[in-house]
Formats: sequence, C-alpha cells, structure tokens
Amino acid sequence: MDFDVQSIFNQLSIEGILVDTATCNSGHINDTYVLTVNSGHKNIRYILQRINHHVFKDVDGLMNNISQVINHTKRKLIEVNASDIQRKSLGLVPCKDGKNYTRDQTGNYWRAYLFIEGAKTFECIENIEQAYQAAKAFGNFQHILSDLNSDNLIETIPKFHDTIDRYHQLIQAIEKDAKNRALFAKNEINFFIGRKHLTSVLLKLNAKGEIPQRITHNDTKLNNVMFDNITSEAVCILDLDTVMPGLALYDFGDLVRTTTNIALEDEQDLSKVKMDMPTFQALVQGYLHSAKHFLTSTEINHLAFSGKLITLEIGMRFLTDFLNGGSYFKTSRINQNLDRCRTQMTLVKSIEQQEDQMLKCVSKEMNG
Ligand code: GN1
Ligand code: MG
Repeated sequence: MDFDVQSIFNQLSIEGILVDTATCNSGHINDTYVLTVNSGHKNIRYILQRINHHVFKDVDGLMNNISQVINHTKRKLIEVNASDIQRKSLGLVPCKDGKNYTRDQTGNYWRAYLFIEGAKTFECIENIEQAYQAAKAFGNFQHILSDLNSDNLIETIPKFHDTIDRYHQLIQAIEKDAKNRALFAKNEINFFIGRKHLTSVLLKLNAKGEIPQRITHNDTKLNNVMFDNITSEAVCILDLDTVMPGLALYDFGDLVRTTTNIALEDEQDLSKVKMDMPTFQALVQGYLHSAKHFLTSTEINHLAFSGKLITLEIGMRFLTDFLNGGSYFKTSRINQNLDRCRTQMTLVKSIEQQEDQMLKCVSKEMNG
C-alpha cells in the first residue's frame, strides 16, 4: 500500500485496533479499501476511500453534498418507519476533528463509511431480477431526493453529463492528438462524429422545459448498488460523489448501459456485447414502479433513447481519455480505454438495432 493507513485510521473517530486493510478493486476514480477493526469483543468493518481530488476539485463541497444527501435520506426513511435504516443508507464515519473527511501528510483526502454487511455488488447482472431491483432502487433514490433543496448542493464535476461538451472534449483530443493515436482510432472517431446530432437531444428538451432538472445520482452503474445476500433486494445505493442536479434520464440511461449488456465494460470479445431486451423490460418495470408518478411523458418517451445516449457519452469519454494518454480513468493494461470505448460503441449499435422494440416495450409497460 502506498500510504500510511494507521495514521489515517488514527484520525478517524473509531474505537478499536486496526487489524486488517484490504484493497477493493472497484471504481475507476477513487481508491477503496476495507478496514477491519477489532473493538474488543468483535471485528467491525469500514470502507476507507482516497478521494481523487484531481477529479473532485472541491472536496469540502463534495463531502458537504454527500452528508446532506445521507441526512435527507435517513430522515425520509425514518418518516416512513423503514426497517434496517443503517443498511439502507450510507453512514459517514466522523473524524476526530469533527469533519467528515481528513487529509494525510501527502495532501490526499480520505473518508470512511460504515461497511454494509450481508450485501454485495455485481459487475454484471447474474439474473434479470437484479435489473428490476436496481432500477426500482434508483427511481426511489430520485424520489427521496426530490424535496432536498438543490441550492445547497454544488456541482461536484461541472458539465458532468453535458453531452455537447463531452463531444467538444473529444474533438479537442482528436485535434491535439497528444499521443499520436488518432489515426489508430480512426474508426472509433468516425463512429462518434457520425452521431454528433444525438448529443444535443436531451439538453435541448431540458432548455425548452420539457425535461426538468432533478437531483440525480449521475453514476448509476450496477456496481453502485448493494444487493442483500438473503433477500436479493437492492438494499443501498453507493457512490454519492456525483449526486447533484441532473436529468432523471442520465440515471436510467446508465442503468441500460450497465445492466442490459452482460459483457464486462472492457470486454475484448465484442460478440458478447449486446443490449438484452428482457433485461431492458425489467429495468423499465422497476424504474416505472418507483418513478412513474413523477416522470413527465417526455422523460418516459426518452427512456430507450437515454440508454443509447449515455452509452455514447461514456464511449466518448473513454476515447477522449485514450487519445489524451489516459489520466482520468484508472487502467490496468494497455489500450484498456480503447477496449472500453469499443464495447460502448457495440452496445450503442445494438441499441440502435432494437430501439423500435425498446420504445414499444416502454409504451406497453406504461399502458398496461
Ligand atoms: C467512473 O468511479 P466509477 O467507476 O464509479 C465515472 C463514471 C463513469 C464510469 C464508467 C466521477 O465511475 O462517470 O460512468 O467510471 N465517474 C466519474 O465505468 O467520472
Ligand atoms: Mg463513481
């Protein structure tokens, strides 16, 4: 480990002795560890995260967002007499100085959460019910946050889902061609240039007032949901770093991207990558179950489109990072960002081929 875990642990308001630190290889941005602490008669686990402050530049604002979201969620769960509240919302561990994050000697930022026991995350779905559960959980998450005052939230990453801006960033990376890779990625570049018109669709509808801004999660990857080991229900939503004003469709779109495709995000065998219709149907059912009452008809009519757009957006981001020489997303092998980009492109094409059926599926689920 490249840091002094004991000295960070000493700054946390936790009673007990640190007995183990394990690396958790999940997430492309922050570094995550599982701490085991002996508190006399039992072991208690915690999540420790190094916050990537090159990506999240205002860590204080970020942590303030997260604590507001957690407090609001807990209040709402108490209001409805929910059971097992400790496991249904993240719990931040305070530091000895009263803050909810700390800094080490090298200038890195750290935070700790209570570990949610008896539940786990998945990189790909193992059964269709998980797609239903995840979509229902994110719909409910948006519903819970619908009355949180967004004036107090900062934009943790400005223009995060601004697909027009993401396209411009790709064009800049192509023009700069810092690593001389543009020729090598010619087909990929043309793929996105040919779909430029898609990037403005939701932003225009938002500007016209047809799609409202809401407080959204903005990173609804399947592995940001914890599923209960016994009931298989979605218990808790993780990764609150990008909870901020956004469009509900960004959340639904990323669910399409990460659940309807059973291949890994960096799968090299592209024949495995496709949008699975029954999984899409389960997603729609789960999402409508908790979000139908607040979604506008324009939002509902764009559920299928959102899957295509967010997959396209993430594909553009992977390609941009590949062209820039890869400093944003963590990689563990050469050309991994290009492989990630290719899976996204394949998934976009698969969605395009099935978009009519997806639209029909949504209207069938809406109209009974
Ligand atoms: C990043 O860190 P992680 O894996 O939860 C990224 C998301 C991308 C995702 C692609 C802050 O999420 O936007 O969709 O990778 N998060 C940030 O897998 O950029
Ligand atoms: Mg994340």
